Amino acid sequence: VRNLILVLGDQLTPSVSSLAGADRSRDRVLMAELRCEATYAWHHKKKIAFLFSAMRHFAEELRAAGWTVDYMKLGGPDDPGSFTGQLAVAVAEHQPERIVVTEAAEWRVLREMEGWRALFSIPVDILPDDRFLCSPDAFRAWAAGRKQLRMEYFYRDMRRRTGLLMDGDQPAGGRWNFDSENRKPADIDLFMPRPMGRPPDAITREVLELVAARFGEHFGDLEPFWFAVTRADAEAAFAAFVADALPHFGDYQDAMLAREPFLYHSVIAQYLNCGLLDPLRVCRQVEAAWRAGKAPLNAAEGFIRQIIGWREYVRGVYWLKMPGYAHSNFFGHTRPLPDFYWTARTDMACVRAVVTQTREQAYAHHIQRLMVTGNFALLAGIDPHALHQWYLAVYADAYEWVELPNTVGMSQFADGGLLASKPYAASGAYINRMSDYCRSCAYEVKQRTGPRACPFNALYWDFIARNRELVGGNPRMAQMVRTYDNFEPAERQRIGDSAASFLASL
Ligand code: FAD
Ligand code: DLZ
Ligand code: SF4
Repeated sequence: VRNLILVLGDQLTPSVSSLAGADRSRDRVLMAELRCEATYAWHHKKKIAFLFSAMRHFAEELRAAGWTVDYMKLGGPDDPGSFTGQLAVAVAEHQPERIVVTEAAEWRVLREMEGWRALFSIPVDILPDDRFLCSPDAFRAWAAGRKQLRMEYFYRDMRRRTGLLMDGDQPAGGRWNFDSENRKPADIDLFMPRPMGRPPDAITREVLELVAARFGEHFGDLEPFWFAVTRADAEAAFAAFVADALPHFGDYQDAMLAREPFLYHSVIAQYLNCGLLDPLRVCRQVEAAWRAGKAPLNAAEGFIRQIIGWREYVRGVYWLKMPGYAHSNFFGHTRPLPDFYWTARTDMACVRAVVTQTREQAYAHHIQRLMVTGNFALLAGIDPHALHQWYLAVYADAYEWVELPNTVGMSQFADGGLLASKPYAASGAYINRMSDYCRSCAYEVKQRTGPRACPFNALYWDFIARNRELVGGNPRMAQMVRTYDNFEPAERQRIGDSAASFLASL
């Protein structure tokens, strides 16, 4: 064996850098299902099953293309316990001249890889992951010397660099960003497309049995299991999204409906993040749909911004700020994560709906993550690290490089405003405007205080009062501080009492 190529579970791309320069007649691919990777977070059962099945299908795809693949299924006789252990076994067996890997997407695993040079007596090539548009070094250079990082300016650079939605050097339609048009509440009567699913094949069924037997105590429902687990099926699911849902993606991007977990979202983050779909390619397909008149510009722009803007931007922040970033806690929040994040047992209809759907589907869309579970945690002063561990566990698309900046930076403002321009804190009025949750809630969204008042209301004003010094510098928050100050003293007292009694009940 010339090169031993380790392919990780989120590197399921035939053109990934470790495979791109390889020779299938002399090199050997190694893939491994590892207990440690399946348990470093309390991953949702569907997430583990999705990844193991996608890995097994990818190994088959490589073999069919002429590669020699050593694939270690979980629970084999000699579980080596780590990537390092697995590699040591394979190196001893095959005596390769060199180890080749694509850099890990997470800090934890990249550190482990960097230790291999000292551990093994052969060269170790750690190659850049060119499936991202902006490398960590390029992001560092972009960020250097800026007082504030703002996604919008990064995004415009990415538009220019990729040429996506550009007419010459100008943004298509004369504007970079159509977000202001993307805030319509949805109507229950609208026709809702469903993400395209696939019934489990024999490989997936074997994986489902394995996960049920070995990870039965993990969070979440294993079945029904409908995720695509091959590149072809993920591409078909994405094509169905472009045809059926993309035209409405922009308008209803921020809407939430109790009976519609997916609305007009693409439900492809789990495919992008493990390498089944290519980010630039999906953006080109969306641009083509707009140019062909099959989707409006606010939809195409909104979608492309999430991928070449937010997705790349949060990754840049992650590599800029790790490892310290994981322990950011700007507000000094320490409250433990309430049990209902796992059980859904709460009278708050919005939280109950989002946690229930998360347990069933390993999915919630962005506004549910940001403005329901994230917003509640921010207002209630939940420890951001505990919340991070929750988000990392419960979603099929969760990997630390993308989840951590979204949780700690965007949703909890725990980095003090490095990533986001303001805390995403909101009272019940926001949730009521954007969803139908409040209609079936035990609480009254219009009441600010008292036992039946929506808890988000008193908690919101209590958050403003508690953190007036920390948030008052932000013009948008300063306005809220002034509003609070204009409440009668007795009302301020009631707000404090309502918030305290609700928090005591958690
Ligand atoms: P769509 O709404 O259809 O958007 C299309 C694509 O854009 C997504 O598939 C995703 O790749 C990308 N995207 C959209 N928003 C973001 C964003 N803020 N950051 C990065 N990419 C984005 N996304 C993850 O991929 N993994 C995570 O672990 C994750 N954790 C999150 C935690 C919190 C607290 C919040 C607020 C957001 C998180 N997100 C995460 C971002 C976003 O919520 C998901 O990408 C999105 O909901 C996935 O659903 P979708 O594929 O239907 O996305
Ligand atoms: C998320 C995950 C899981 C659940 N299991 C495995 C696994 O058994 N083997 C593997 O190679 N990768 C797995 N992964 C993805 C890894 O956690 C991911 O590759 C690293 O965190 C680097 O991003
Ligand atoms: Fe959520 Fe408050 Fe509305 Fe109930 S009333 S669904 S708790 S926002």
